[in-house]
Amino acid sequence: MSHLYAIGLGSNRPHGRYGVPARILDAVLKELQPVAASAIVETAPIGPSLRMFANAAALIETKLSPPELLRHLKAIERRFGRRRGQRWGARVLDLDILLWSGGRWSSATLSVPHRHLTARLFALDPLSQIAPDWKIPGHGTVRQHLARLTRPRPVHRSDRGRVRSSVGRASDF
Ligand code: A4P
Ligand code: MG
Repeated sequence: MSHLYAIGLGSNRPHGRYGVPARILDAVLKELQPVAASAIVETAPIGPSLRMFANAAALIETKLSPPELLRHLKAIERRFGRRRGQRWGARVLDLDILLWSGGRWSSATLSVPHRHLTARLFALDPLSQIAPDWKIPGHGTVRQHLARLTRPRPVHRSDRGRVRSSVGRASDF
């Protein structure tokens, strides 16, 4: 049986052969042979790394189960030179399973939907280009979540003098 997956791609370190992060994602997208792929976008880093990221999303069709696909994606990460490092640190390639046509998957090593998907503009924005109406289990659609993250929030009276941003706060993690 074939499954549909949404994959999030990220990179913020150059690769000796492929070059800058956007070129790395180009090469990975060719290898994944997706049924749909977003544009590659540049995003500000969330977390400790200071380097800008290239991010993208892709839809792939495969007979692999979620744990089998995770193993396959980890093997691609390693082939592109990913080394284990600081959590959310700079990386040549990060491949996350964002959504699965089977709904939820939960084990010690894999959670689908990705546990931070609904809080992350860098994942939702490219995903909305290719799957705006995909319903995130337990939540609304990708489009609705993106709107929620990007909608300007009112500044409360007690917050006067401070600027509040609704996007990309470290506390979203
Ligand atoms: N894991 C559990 N669920 C999943 C899933 N749905 N997909 C486990 C993939 N992996 C999943 O991931 C750690 C472990 O999570 C895996 O071994 C797997 O068993 P990792 O990729 O090795 O480590 P990580 O990426 O540092 O951790 P994490 O929590 O996955 O971080 P994220 O979510 O990948 O975020 N800022 C911008 N602008 N753009 C980015 O792409 N990425 C991150 C990392 C931080 N800031 C960023 C970006
Ligand atoms: Mg990851």
